Amino acid sequence: MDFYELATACADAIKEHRNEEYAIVSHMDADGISSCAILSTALDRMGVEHTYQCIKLNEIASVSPAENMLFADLGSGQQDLIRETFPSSRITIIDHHQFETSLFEHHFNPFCTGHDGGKEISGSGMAYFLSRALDPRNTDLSALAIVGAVGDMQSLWGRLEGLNRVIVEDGRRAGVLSADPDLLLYGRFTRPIFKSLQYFSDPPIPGISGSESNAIALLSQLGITLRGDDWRTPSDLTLAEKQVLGTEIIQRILHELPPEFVALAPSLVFGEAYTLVCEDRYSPLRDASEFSTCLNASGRHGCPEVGVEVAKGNRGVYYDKLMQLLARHRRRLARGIELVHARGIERLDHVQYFDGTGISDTLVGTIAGLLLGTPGCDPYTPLIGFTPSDDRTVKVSVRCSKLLVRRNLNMGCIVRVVSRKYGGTGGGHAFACGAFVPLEHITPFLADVSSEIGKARA
Ligand SMILES: [Mn+2]
Repeated sequence: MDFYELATACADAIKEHRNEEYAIVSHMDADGISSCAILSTALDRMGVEHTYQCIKLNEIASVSPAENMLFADLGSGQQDLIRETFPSSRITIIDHHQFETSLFEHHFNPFCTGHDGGKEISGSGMAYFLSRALDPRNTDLSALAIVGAVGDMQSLWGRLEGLNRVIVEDGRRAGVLSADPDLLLYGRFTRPIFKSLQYFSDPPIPGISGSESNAIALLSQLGITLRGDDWRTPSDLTLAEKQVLGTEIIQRILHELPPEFVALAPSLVFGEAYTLVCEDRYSPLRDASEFSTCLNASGRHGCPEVGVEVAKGNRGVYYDKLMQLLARHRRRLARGIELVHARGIERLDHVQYFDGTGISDTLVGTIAGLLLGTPGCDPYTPLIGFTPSDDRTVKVSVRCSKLLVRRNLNMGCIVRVVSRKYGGTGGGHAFACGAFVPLEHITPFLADVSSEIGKARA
């Protein structure tokens, strides 16, 4: 069976039982929330009664059973548990994570048909292809699939590829998405240009990253005005201004970029930006990456359903609530960064770390990512943050520059192996991953991670 045949087989099974009850169980990150919104919209359109919930990975066992269950952006790695916990439910798994063996007939995963779920499609992309198989008119849901893909960092090197590309083309044709060459600055529609510049950090722009006044000075020097009627955002720049600014950023980056990465410099600054063209001009939902931040904020502050409803197109009170969650998210991140600055970042041979006690275990990774590439933190050494998750367990989050992946460093593998050695669990991406480690083992854990990085570099 090829990819599209598998989508059709799973869709046909759902149609066959359309008069029964359904429960969608999805992951509570941006990709999972997008997946949930796509599936819920597709079921709504078919008139299928359903509930949904977005959960953490370790909460599967406490989900109540339903006649039909759709697991999204999770499940492939938890098939044994799902079979045990829901013996009399009809199960469909829609996921993109790697797994060992497939136990379910309706298991829609790119690895089943030779596609790479790490690079070319996310959970929301899989939910999209299933929805499209349910009804070809569902191509307007492609925009949400791109929000999930970007949230899962599949456009890390500036452009979505593989099956994600098919979704981008569907989105263009449906008139809901545009994909244009642009500066890879965060906050294209919502931030003053100098703020976007100040926060550009992978790799850091020497003298500019982390400094508002220097970012402002650079823009003036380049003749780029900061204000029109209001602060100008990156999206307000003319093409010529973008070229001038991009070229300047590349030149500055080159001063401190390790020589092996020099050829990559342009791809770190210029890439493809994904715009949800039906959203308002200066809305944080207009840029796929900012939309995914909003969804993440809803999940991390315990209200994923607010994200799901907004993603389904329900605005009004849900939108207001989502903006409140986003503001809370930003405040908590700023407070976390202050806390780490006060405590300091420590260093071992091949890793830097901070004690994040006091920071929520759902935010410590994001904070590590924000600290990397700021003054006081080496941009080319992985950074670990840890914080208690309960009385006996520590949540460990690791972030490193995406450039280190080009040195074949895979932090996801290292963290998985070392956490297992100490009776914990962990894994994730090569540049962003995490683990739960028993409290008493945190010191040797850090030392082992450092020596494993050293071995990988040797
Ligand atoms: Mn995912």
